[in-house]
Amino acid sequence: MTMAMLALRYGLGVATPAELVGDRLAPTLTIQEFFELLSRYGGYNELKQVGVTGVLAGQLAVGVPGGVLYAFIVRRRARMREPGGHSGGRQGLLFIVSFVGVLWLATLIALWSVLGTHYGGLPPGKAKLATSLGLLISYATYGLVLVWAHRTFMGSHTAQMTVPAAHPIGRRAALVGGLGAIAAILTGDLMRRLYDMATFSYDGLRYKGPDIQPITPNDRFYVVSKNVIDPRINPTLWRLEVTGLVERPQAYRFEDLVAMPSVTQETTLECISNEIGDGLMSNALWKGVPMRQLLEPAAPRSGVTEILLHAADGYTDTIPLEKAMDPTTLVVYEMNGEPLPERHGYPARVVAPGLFGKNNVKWVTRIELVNTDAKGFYEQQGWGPSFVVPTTSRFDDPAHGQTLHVSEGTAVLLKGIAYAGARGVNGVEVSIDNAQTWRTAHIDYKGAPMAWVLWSYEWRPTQPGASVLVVRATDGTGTLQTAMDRSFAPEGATGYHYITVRVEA
Ligand SMILES: Nc1nc2c(c(=O)[nH]1)N[C@H]1C(S)=C(S)[C@@H](COP(=O)(O)O)O[C@H]1N2
Ligand SMILES: [Mo]
Repeated sequence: MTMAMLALRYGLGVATPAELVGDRLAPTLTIQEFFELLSRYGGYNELKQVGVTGVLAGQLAVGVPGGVLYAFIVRRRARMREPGGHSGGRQGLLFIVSFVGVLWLATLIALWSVLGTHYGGLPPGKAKLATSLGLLISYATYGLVLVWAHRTFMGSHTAQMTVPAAHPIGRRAALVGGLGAIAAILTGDLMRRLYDMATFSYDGLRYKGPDIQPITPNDRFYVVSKNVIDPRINPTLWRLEVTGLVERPQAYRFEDLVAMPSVTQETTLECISNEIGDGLMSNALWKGVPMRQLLEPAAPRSGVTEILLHAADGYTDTIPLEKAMDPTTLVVYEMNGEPLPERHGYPARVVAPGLFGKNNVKWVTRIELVNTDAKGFYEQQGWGPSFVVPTTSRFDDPAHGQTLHVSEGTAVLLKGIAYAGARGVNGVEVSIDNAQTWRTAHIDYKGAPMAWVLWSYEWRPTQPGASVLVVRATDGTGTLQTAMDRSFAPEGATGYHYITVRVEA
């Protein structure tokens, strides 16, 4: 059964219970419970592994008693019959068919809300069918293997005590054991292949430091994914549907999308769980289509308040309709002149400037127009309600705790970024005296308003020793970055980035 699940996952992108259970449970946790689990297991990657292992163990914990019960029923019925008469095969079959049927239905009910996941890019409706069918095939494999192995091992339909079997027990055991071993090897091989595709090697990648560039190279762009294995979408299967409260539902193919008039727009993304000074933030040039061009042909009904985005990986999030209709909110298919990389949402993702990364749904497959206050994957945990990024700024060079060797009268170049969402950055100030006094930093790079700026400041330390350096920005509305220290839950972190450096002659 596990082999069937993994083969369907590897070959066809069919979601496995090992993945779906996590997606079913994660949104039901509070932010606090979520972070307790993250810290108990040592991070998102570790939590994902614990989840997968737990479900695989759970499958064994249900499958093994099912097999024992089956053998027990067959044996008991066979004993109750005359020697050589009819066997317990029929009762056994009835049991296993009901067992598999009940498990299948129970799984469909328990995982109903996440069945619309398909890592090959089927939109939610077809994905639901594919997942249900995949589960049925896997569970049926379990039943068939059980019946076959039991019959082969025990020798014919009858109790093996009373009727001599055609082959000696040793040969039958060898057959069942041999095929079992081959299945185990194939399962192990599939697991290794899937493990190599997993997000563990790149989820949580950060972009910051002295070599920071205005535009983040694609392979260094920060990554956050809820998935154990990210989607690998087949663009011929993929559709972007516009559904919900619309007069004319739409289903765009990839060719349709790239044939539409496009825009290229520089936009910075930042994760809502980015700590002050951290690097879960990057900037790219995105090419795509304004979302309103996809919504208008669908003729939204009056009363629509927000859009609920669905993705191939079952991820969901919402954006207010007004923001979705803003010309800068895009569905993009290119990143820095290249096709969108797989880990960043190939073939298409949403870019919603000034909203946290979580709203920028990757591998998007459906835009559903709703008139309710729908909640996305993380929103259900209690994040928000505002996902508008607060103004933030940080040092990229030097690093906190660094010792600087400066000869008398020479300058140290302080460098960093500042970002104020769609409001844009007006100015950056630096303090070299623990926020007592402020000096204007130089803006080295300023791109689109919804992108970060790169700033620098030439600091001439007058004496050796420790200094506390601070940075703050002013946004495009003239509002100064708030000094109030606030943790990233539930609306993103605020406060100033403080670093301590030592100056030595
Ligand atoms: N489909 C999907 N979209 C998603 C996510 C996800 O797990 N699945 N993660 C979100 C989060 S929390 C962030 S911060 C951004 C990260 O985008 P990036 O990996 O391209 O930097 O994607 C968002 N979009
Ligand atoms: Mo995020």
